[in-house]
Amino acid sequence: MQRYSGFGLAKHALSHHENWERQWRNPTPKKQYDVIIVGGGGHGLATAYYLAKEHGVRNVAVLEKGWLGGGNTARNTTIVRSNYLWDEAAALYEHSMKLWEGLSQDLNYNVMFSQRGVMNLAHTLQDMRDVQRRVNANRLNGIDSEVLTPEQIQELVPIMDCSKNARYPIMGASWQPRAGVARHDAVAWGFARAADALGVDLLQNTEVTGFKIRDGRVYGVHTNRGDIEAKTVGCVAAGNSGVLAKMAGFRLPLESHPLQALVSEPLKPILDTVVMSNHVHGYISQSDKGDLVIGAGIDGYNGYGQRGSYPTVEHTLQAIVEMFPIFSRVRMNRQWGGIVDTCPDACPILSATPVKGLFFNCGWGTGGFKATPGSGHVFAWTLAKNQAHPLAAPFSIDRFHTGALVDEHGAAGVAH
Ligand code: FAD
Ligand code: PYC
Repeated sequence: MQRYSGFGLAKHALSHHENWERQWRNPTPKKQYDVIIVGGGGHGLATAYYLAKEHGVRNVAVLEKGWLGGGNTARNTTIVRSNYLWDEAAALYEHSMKLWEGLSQDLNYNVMFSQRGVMNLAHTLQDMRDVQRRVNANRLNGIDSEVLTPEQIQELVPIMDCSKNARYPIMGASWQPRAGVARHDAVAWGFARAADALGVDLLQNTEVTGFKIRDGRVYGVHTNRGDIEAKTVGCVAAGNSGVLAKMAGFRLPLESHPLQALVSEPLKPILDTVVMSNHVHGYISQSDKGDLVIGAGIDGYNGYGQRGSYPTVEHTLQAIVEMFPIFSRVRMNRQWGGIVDTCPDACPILSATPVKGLFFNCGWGTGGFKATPGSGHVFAWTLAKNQAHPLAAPFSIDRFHTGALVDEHGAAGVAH
């Protein structure tokens, strides 16, 4: 893998964006691979990277119907934390957090992981009980987590209205100091470049339109560029997972909803942490460019339109201005939507399926960006060994038959 010296960086900076080397190849699809990954978002790319790096499985193709990292990976608000309530979920997200902590070095690509802390506010007595319970559970699992008083919150975020007269007074918060944000496109590009360097074929504009299934076993896929064969196929298609499952002849307990976000004009540095409020229904951080990055809950209807809408902007900004009156005159620049795949227990599916050789990694809903490296790591293990990784085992689709659900609606942090 190429390493850039200071000289190399200066050369690129002065090159007027010309004659840059490609970050990854643009290969012609082969007729056959050992493993096909459907979906070139962060999770699919991470899966391919860890398959090649940790399991020596390099005859791998990632099939992406659009461009790499153009789905939810491109559209998310990049909050990374591991403060989930139940042992199973906490273990999975903390596994991911540990990978985040070494990711830029591992990929030799700056993913701009910034551990600036994430705060989940409590506005009612019940919110406070939930915060205390989750912080205790996190600490028992060795995850850094604290309960903050309103005074501590005010000290950390002086511009927030923590007064008793606020419409939704702040009673406290949970606080994870190691949590933070990362640069979404750098994450996709870093995994893509590293996977490509290990021999993975990244096939953009390649849409899977069906599965080749015989005697209950998958042996390839149909695409808009012809058929491609593989005995192992991993689908990592977020909001389109239900559509792919239908092509394979089964249903998954998923609902696809739009989730919207927006960014403001760039401001000078004013907010150096991440603030989330499920109750007031808004969350906010400031990007390194200076934009305020803002979002709220999912749209109330199912859909596949990756669009923003005015009612959501209005509702979200109302929440943000309740907490931060100082932002009432900031102008908003852009809004958009992604399609999130939500499960009844607000937890992912990392699982074999009724079709042998066909696996699904989906259901991350509103909260999968933080799981990108961990999800790819355990899914690669699962595909390579044809056996659930111990951290993935609780997230099999069997749980919807056995009833062993892992209810993370509280920790999901975004209202469903
Ligand atoms: P994606 O990045 O969506 O990748 C799936 C890919 O599959 C897409 O590129 C798509 O084109 C491709 N695909 C689909 N169908 C096919 C097909 N038939 N053939 C080939 N390719 C196909 N999570 C957090 O942890 N923190 C946050 O702050 C956060 N904020 C969010 C804010 C918004 C507005 C949204 C929409 C989501 C947010 N999320 C957040 C959730 C997070 O974005 C997702 O869970 C995560 O990015 C999913 O990654 P992925 O790689 O699975 O999906
Ligand atoms: O999972 O932390 C999260 C999150 C924040 C915004 C959207 N998802």
